[in-house]
Order: sequence, then C-alpha cells, then structure tokens
Amino acid sequence: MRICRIACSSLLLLLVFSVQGRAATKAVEEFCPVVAWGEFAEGDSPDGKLTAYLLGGWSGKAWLQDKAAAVFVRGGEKYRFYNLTGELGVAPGGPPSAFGEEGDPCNETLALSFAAHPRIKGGFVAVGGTFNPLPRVTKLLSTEQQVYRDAAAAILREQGIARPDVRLAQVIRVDLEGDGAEEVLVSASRYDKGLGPKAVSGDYSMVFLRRVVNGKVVTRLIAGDFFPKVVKFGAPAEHRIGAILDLNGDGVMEIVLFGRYYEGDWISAFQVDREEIVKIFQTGCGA
Ligand SMILES: [Ca+2]
Ligand SMILES: [Ca+2]
Repeated sequence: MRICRIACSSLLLLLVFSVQGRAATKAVEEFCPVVAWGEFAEGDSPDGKLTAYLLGGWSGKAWLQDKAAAVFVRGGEKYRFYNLTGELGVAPGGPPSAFGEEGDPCNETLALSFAAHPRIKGGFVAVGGTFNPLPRVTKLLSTEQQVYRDAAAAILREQGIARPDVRLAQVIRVDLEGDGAEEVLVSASRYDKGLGPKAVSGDYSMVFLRRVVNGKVVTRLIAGDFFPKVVKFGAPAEHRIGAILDLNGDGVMEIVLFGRYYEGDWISAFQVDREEIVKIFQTGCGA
C-alpha cells in the first residue's frame, strides 16, 4: 500500500537501524487525519468557528480510530474540504477536544474546530496529508432510473417490505479503485411520517453499492434500517452518502456516510475491497 506522506504537522518518527551496523537511517511518516461534519448536524458555532468530528486517520500503515488518532493531531494541520460536488477549500484545523461538556452525552466524542474556513453549506469531509483524496470524479445521476429503483425494491422485499415505496435520494457513479469499471452508490429513504421515534410499516433508509464482479452485477448493502411493521418507540435511522474520497492515498476511494436519528447524528466511513466492505471509522453524538 502506498504510504501517505507529508504536510500534516504531527510526525511519526521511525528510526530504522541497519542490522549490518551502518549509519542509522531516519524515516519520517506523517499522520493523515480525517474530520467530518454531517449535513444533518447543526452548523457553525456563534463564534464563527466550524466544528467537526475527528473520525480517525491513516498512520501510514493502518487506520487509527478517533481516540488513537487524537494522539497525533496537535493543531495546525492543513485540511482540504470536500463534499459530493468536489473540493471546497483549504483550512488549518485546531487540536482535538471533547465535543460535549463534562457529563454531557457527547463528552466521549472528539471534535476540532477551524477558525478560518471555506464557506460550506451542509456536510463535509476534511482530509489531512497532501495526496489527492479525489483521484476520480463522482457523478450524480437521476434518481428516476428504473434499474436502481428495481435494485432498491429487491433489497426492500428481501428485508420483509412486501410492497416497497421506493424513494431514491442519491444515485452516484464513481470508479472506486480506478480499474475502469464504474460502481454505483445509491441511498434511499422513506419515513412516511418524518424521522422520529416512531416508524410506520414500510419505512426504511439504506445505502447500497452496485458493482460488477466476475461479469455479474452484485448489490451490497452498506447501511440499512427496515421496518416491515410499525415500531412505536425506537431509533429509526436515516442514512445518506456524504462523500466518496481516498482517505489514505492508496488510490482506492473510501465511502463516507452521514447518519441521524431523531436525537443524534453520526458519521461512518467504509473501505471497499472487491469482496468486502469494512467499516473503518464511526463517531457521532446522540442523547
Ligand atoms: Ca471500479
Ligand atoms: Ca483509500
């Protein structure tokens, strides 16, 4: 895997000593943090600082979750901001700290702030490092295409919703790994009475991936909540695609999802291997 290098100020110093007794060589790797804010969450704080969750980062060898990542984020790192339409700008971030006050339900959640930041409406993902997080463009497609409506209906029937009310929210085409074959990501949600503690029969929200594997189209669910029957008091969730970015500079794009329920929100990220979809980060804040 290509190592992500350069430009964040927190350095991981690795001293590599030659076993033949030659001069010690110093190799420097840099930690690449990932910070994000969902479109569902609240906007700027009154002091004009943009605050966002620390999701984690790439150490050069492995993904580190939020708390392990925070050790390497000191403040002053340069971040590039993205959403599904592309790059939004650049800004330095502050050091991570608890998102909520002591005793607050979100005290365990880590966040950092951007004092000077690009004007951003809605959610974003901010990436440290200097590799290109957007090696290939994402294309937003029509949500009326029958092939994706049929794919959504098939998942809903499998999940016990016999007469699905298909409502696609996003259809996005991108070549995740750069092999020339394009993948399609779809989000679809139906909360007939809005998003609250109650779900009515036939409600759902999901994100799925369609790709060709060995000449066959394969559909894989990435996130989903399904309600074949009414639930009077629960935590039905809405899932949306937030960004599709390469978060570690290996040339393969990861998938960032925004999620919410009636009293909280979260952000998760997934690494897609040909056969597997692995969750690499999840953080958020809820009562
Ligand atoms: Ca591909
Ligand atoms: Ca990657």
